[in-house]
Amino acid sequence: MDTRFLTVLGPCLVLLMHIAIHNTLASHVPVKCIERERRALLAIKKELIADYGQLSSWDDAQNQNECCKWEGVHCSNQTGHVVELKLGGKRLRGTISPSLVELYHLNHLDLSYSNFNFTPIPKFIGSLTHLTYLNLSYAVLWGEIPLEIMNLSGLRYLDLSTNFINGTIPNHLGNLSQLLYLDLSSPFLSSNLEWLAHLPSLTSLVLQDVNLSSAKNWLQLVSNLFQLTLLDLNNCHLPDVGSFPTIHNVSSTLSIIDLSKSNLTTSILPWLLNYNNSLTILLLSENSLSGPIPHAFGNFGFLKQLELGSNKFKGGIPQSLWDICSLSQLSLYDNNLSVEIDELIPKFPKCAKKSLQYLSLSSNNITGAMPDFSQFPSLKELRLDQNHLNGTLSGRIGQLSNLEVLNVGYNSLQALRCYNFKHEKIGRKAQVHKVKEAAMFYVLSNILVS
Ligand SMILES: *[C@@H]1O[C@H](CO)[C@@H](O)[C@H](O)[C@H]1NC(C)=O
Ligand SMILES: *[C@@H]1O[C@H](CO)[C@@H](O)[C@H](O)[C@H]1NC(C)=O
Ligand SMILES: *[C@@H]1O[C@H](CO)[C@@H](O)[C@H](O)[C@H]1NC(C)=O
Ligand SMILES: *[C@@H]1O[C@H](CO)[C@@H](O)[C@H](O)[C@H]1NC(C)=O
Ligand SMILES: *[C@@H]1O[C@H](CO)[C@@H](O)[C@H](O)[C@H]1NC(C)=O
Ligand SMILES: *[C@@H]1O[C@H](CO)[C@@H](O)[C@H](O)[C@H]1NC(C)=O
Ligand SMILES: *[C@@H]1O[C@H](CO)[C@@H](O)[C@H](O)[C@H]1NC(C)=O
Ligand SMILES: *[C@@H]1O[C@H](CO)[C@@H](O)[C@H](O)[C@H]1NC(C)=O
Ligand SMILES: *[C@@H]1O[C@H](CO)[C@@H](O)[C@H](O)[C@H]1NC(C)=O
Ligand SMILES: *[C@@H]1O[C@H](CO)[C@@H](O)[C@H](O)[C@H]1NC(C)=O
Ligand SMILES: *[C@@H]1O[C@H](CO)[C@@H](O)[C@H](O)[C@H]1NC(C)=O
Ligand SMILES: CC(=O)N[C@H]1CO[C@H](CO)[C@@H](O)[C@@H]1O
Repeated sequence: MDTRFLTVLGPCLVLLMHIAIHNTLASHVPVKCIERERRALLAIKKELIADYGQLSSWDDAQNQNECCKWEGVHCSNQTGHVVELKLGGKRLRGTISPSLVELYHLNHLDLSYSNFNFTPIPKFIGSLTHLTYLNLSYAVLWGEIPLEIMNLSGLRYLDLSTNFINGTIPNHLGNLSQLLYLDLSSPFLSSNLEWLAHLPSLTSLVLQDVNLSSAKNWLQLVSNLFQLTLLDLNNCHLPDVGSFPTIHNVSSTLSIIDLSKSNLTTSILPWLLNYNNSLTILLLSENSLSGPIPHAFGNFGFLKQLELGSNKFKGGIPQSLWDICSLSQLSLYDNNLSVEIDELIPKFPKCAKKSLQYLSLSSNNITGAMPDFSQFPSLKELRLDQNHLNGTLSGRIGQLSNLEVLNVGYNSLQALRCYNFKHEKIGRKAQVHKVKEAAMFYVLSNILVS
């Protein structure tokens, strides 16, 4: 080999070997925790009360001062800085120490399920500008959302739900334009939602119980979130949508909608139908939906769960619902459905018969004799209580081998003796799980035996 070539290549080989050795060492030698951050963690611990010995690993004596190995602490394997503090679900009490700001490189902070005893969200959190994940849910925090949080422009996940957060959601929230997941559920908050226009990347929006009565434009704002997969505006005092223009260009990803307890009327349906190719869960209980259940619900071809309980529907159940092959949970309790039960059951083979696991028709005006439910082999829970069923409970119900809960109380049914059900294995599982068994007898004890 040409020696000139070797002299050129030599240093490169040495360099390559050096890199290889260095990499091997780096992945085996643990990074030493940064002293300043170790002291900050100890200061944070000092302000916290651990009733169950949580954080016992946060101790100088252990792990030779290696705070990167402490419970819930994660360091960057490149820089050694603490980048994640995962103290969620640990039921810590006390206060959040200002020493937290020493952990300047934090990108993940989870203090959920703590008890900070009605203190406000600390303003100093606004200086942790590397945060991408902030979870302060279930932490007994109260007061208004501090504007300082709007400094956290890299946030992708923000969960402040289930505290005592009050006031108005600041319009500056629109500054957090990277947000993917937002949960601000709180009955003490209100908002006009104008900031939504600045958060085009949102995939999940959860605002349970927030007073949105001033969000006149909510439908348009929500429709413009093209990445949305989860929309939860349960109990938000939404203003009436009236007769709004149908919105045609919408997200094709929206999979879960919860608009329960929203005083909605059936005029919401054309908008919902925009999502018929993506919706899997549609929760519309406790609204003011009236008239016959629209045939168009059958267009939600991928629906797994449909909840229309506590509305004002009357008439029957459209046969189109049984064409939804994925339908597993159908809840129609507490309406004014007034039909012969035989008419509810699909007459021809329909694929929802195979998929249906949960059916509730409680508190309606269902009449007639108990039909043959053995056409629904997947049924786990069947609730027909508080109707006007008569005749005898057919022994065929015993063929439903997956049945765990049967409630036919408060009808005019004649029952076979309870032990018959047991022997006919009405729900094999009922005999396995004591709780379920008790539930069954509770249910059966309500049957009128004449
Ligand atoms: C450093 O950590 C990241 C994830 O935190 C991991 O994917 C990577 O493999 C680690 N690198 C080394 C050299 O350990
Ligand atoms: C928020 O950021 C601004 C500038 O980016 C800075 O002046 C201010 O101190 C920050 N606020 C907090 C609470 O960190
Ligand atoms: C926040 O923490 C709670 C409780 O631990 C958890 O249920 C929730 O999913 C978390 N939120 C996010 C966005 O991860
Ligand atoms: C929020 O709650 C705090 C503490 O009770 C109170 O001082 C403050 O006035 C409330 N703010 C609003 C806007 O209601
Ligand atoms: C919701 O907020 C409006 C003002 O925007 C107020 O008039 C109304 O009483 C609030 N509703 C509830 C249930 O708090
Ligand atoms: C629908 O919206 C998307 C995203 O904003 C846009 O790219 C597309 O051109 C729109 N289509 C129509 C028909 O308006
Ligand atoms: C429900 O909506 C109707 C009009 O559609 C309105 O008259 C009524 O006050 C609303 N109820 C509540 C609790 O918002
Ligand atoms: C959605 O509705 C359209 C028209 O109403 C229909 O052609 C389409 O098949 C439906 N999608 C599914 C998945 O059922
Ligand atoms: C239920 O429907 C019947 C007629 O089918 C009607 O007389 C009754 O008022 C309705 N009840 C309610 C609560 O809407
Ligand atoms: C219940 O349904 C029967 C027949 O379907 C009807 O005659 C009766 O009026 C209904 N009762 C109520 C309270 O809606
Ligand atoms: C059951 O009720 C229907 C009316 O809904 C009635 O026609 C029928 O005779 C009743 N059957 C029995 C066995 O009471
Ligand atoms: C940096 C930045 O985007 N600031 C904006 C935060 O939100 C308020 C209110 O929408 C705007 O006025 C700021 O310009």
